[in-house]
Amino acid sequence: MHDPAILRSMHRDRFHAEPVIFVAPGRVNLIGEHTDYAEGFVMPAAINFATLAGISPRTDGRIAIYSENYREEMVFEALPAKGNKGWTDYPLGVVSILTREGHKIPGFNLSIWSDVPLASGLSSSAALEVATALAVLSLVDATYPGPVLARLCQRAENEYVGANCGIMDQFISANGKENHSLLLDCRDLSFKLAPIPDHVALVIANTMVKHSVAGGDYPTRRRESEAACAVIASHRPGVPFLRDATLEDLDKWGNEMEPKSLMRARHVISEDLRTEAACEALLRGDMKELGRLMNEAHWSYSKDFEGSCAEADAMVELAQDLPGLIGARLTGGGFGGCTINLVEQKDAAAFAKSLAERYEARTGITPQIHICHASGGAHRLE
Ligand code: GAF
Repeated sequence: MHDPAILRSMHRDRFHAEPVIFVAPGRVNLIGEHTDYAEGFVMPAAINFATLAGISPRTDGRIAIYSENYREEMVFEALPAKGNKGWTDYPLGVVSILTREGHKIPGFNLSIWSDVPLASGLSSSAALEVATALAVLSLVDATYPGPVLARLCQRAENEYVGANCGIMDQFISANGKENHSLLLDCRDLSFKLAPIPDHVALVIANTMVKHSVAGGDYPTRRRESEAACAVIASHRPGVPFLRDATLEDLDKWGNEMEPKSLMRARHVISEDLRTEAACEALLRGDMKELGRLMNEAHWSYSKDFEGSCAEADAMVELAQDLPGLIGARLTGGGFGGCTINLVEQKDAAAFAKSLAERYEARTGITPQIHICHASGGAHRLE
């Protein structure tokens, strides 16, 4: 699927230079939604959709970036001080952060190609940032450990793009492991690898409803959940993040919170508990419990966090009685995008077909359904 030869010849034709090529994957999150910025737990896996970045240096100091997806080349005389709300903000944000870290980045040509579906909650932005970071760092012979690289890319998105995301997407793109999901503690970035058994397929069902982290709903939900945390912290100063709060705290002080804040916090606190339990279930091979936790997580996300949409709820409902389903839920930042369905491998093709038919009949929308597997993290190709 990810053929570096195509990117290489595209880069040569356009820029008349030989590129060095890097790849960074998108991701799916099995469970643990909107917990990362609350310093809690997430359990993503990198997937076999990825972004390729080919780079070669220039001598005139300019930055030229071509995206095959947007069929657009943009040339910058120098690094713009801030983003302009376009797709180039992601690679330029990375250059900006690396420059602030003290790297003297020369001019360069960058060619981008990606098969991570855009605006679908599968972290196309993080894949672009991480692939760019590896490419740009290669110009100055620098490397970083995966977790540090992820933090730098998250800063690019927070500080340059202006999207208030957590660490999950960049982390898994940089540190994913073939056939594994990873229970990440977003407080100290320590993680536990959880193998995904061979008999289980990751079936990703795209509702075709567009998702965006930069849009209004993500930051609103984040603010609402943080407001709940502030109420708890006013009684219990040892609670800087919802990661440190308990459901008992909500029983005690929930009446001092805005009703929506209370609901958001109930989702986040219970989601952390579910995520750690889901990892334990996966590690001991208890697929039934894993599926139960995923389903519970979906409805918590939908009802308490109000982070779903009618189409994603339908996609989850319609999967429930299909043969082979282990668990289904909306994955990623929410308000559209994809559901993740853990499905017995032997049933995956029939599951995908039936789910697509049912969804189209219910909503009138033709979904895209992909049977994926967990892949490795970002690296140099060839
Ligand atoms: C988006 C964000 F980028 C992540 O940091 C995370 O908050 C996720 O939404 C929700 O779990 O993907």
